[in-house]
Amino acid sequence: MAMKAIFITGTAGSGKSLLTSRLLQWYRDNGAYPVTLNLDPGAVNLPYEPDIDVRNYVDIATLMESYGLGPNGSIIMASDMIATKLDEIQKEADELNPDYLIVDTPGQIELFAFRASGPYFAVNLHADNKATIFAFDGMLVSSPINFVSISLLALSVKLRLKMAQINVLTKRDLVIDKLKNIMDWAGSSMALEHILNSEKDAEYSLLTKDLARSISKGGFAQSLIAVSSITMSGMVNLAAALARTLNQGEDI
Ligand SMILES: Nc1nc2c(ncn2[C@@H]2O[C@H](COP(=O)(O)OP(=O)(O)OP(=O)(O)O)[C@@H](O)[C@H]2O)c(=O)[nH]1
Ligand SMILES: [Mg+2]
Repeated sequence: MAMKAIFITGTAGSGKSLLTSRLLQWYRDNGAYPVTLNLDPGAVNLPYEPDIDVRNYVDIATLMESYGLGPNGSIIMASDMIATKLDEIQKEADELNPDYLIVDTPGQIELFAFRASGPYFAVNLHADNKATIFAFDGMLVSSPINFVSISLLALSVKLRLKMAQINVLTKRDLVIDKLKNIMDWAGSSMALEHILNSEKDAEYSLLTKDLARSISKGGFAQSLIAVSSITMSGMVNLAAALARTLNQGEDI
C-alpha cells in the first residue's frame, strides 16, 4: 500500500475545504492519483465532489429526529460517531487505492481534535505515511498576540493527533500587506519576542513572550507556508513540504 494521508485541520472557516479542492487539483495536474475524504458530517456545500464522504454514514438530520437533538447536540453526536465508521471508510479508501488521501476535517476543530473520535480515526487509519496540515487563518493572525494564540492551538492539535504537522497560513491574497510581518513572527522567536515587548499591556506581553519562548524551545516552532487558494500562490511550496514529509523528499 502506498497511500499517503493528508489531514487538513484548522479553525472554522480557515479555508480547509477550499485547500482540499486545490490540493486535489494540484496532485492531479502533476500526474498523481489523489482522492478526497470529507470527514465533516455537517458540511453543506463543498467546493469539491468527495470521493469518500462521512455523510453517507452519519446523517445529522436523522440524528436530530431519532434522538430529539438540537443542531449542536446532533453535530457533537455526529462527530463522536466518526470513529465508528473507520472500517467502512478504510475499505473505501483501500479499494480506491490512491497515491494521496486528502482528508477534509470538521469545521469545529474542538469536536474533531479534542474529543476522542477524531484522534482515534487519525491514529488508526492505515496509510503508508500521514501528515496534518494546520491552517492558520490569515484573517485571524493580524496581531502578534493572535499569532501566538493560534500557534498554541496548532501545537495542541499536534499533541492530540500525534502526526507530522505542516503549518500553513491561508488566505495569503487577503493579507499581502501584513505578510512580511507574519512570516517574521513565524520564522524567528527573537523577532516575535521583540514585537511582543512593545505590547502596551504588560501582563499580555509577558505571558505571550513566555509562551512563544516555550513553543520555540520545545522545538515545536515550525516554519509557516503562506498559501492562497485563490491565486494558488505558495501552493508549490506546500507541495514541496508535503513531499519532504510524506515521501522523504522524493518528488511525486
Ligand atoms: N480570498 C481567499 N478566500 C479564501 C481562501 N481560502 C478560503 N477562502 C474563503 O474562506 C471561506 C471559508 O473557506 P472554506 O474552505 O469553506 O473553509 P473551511 O475551513 O473548510 O470552513 P468550515 O469547514 O466551515 O470550518 C470561503 O468563503 C472561501 O472561499 C483564500 O486563499 N483566499
Ligand atoms: Mg470545510
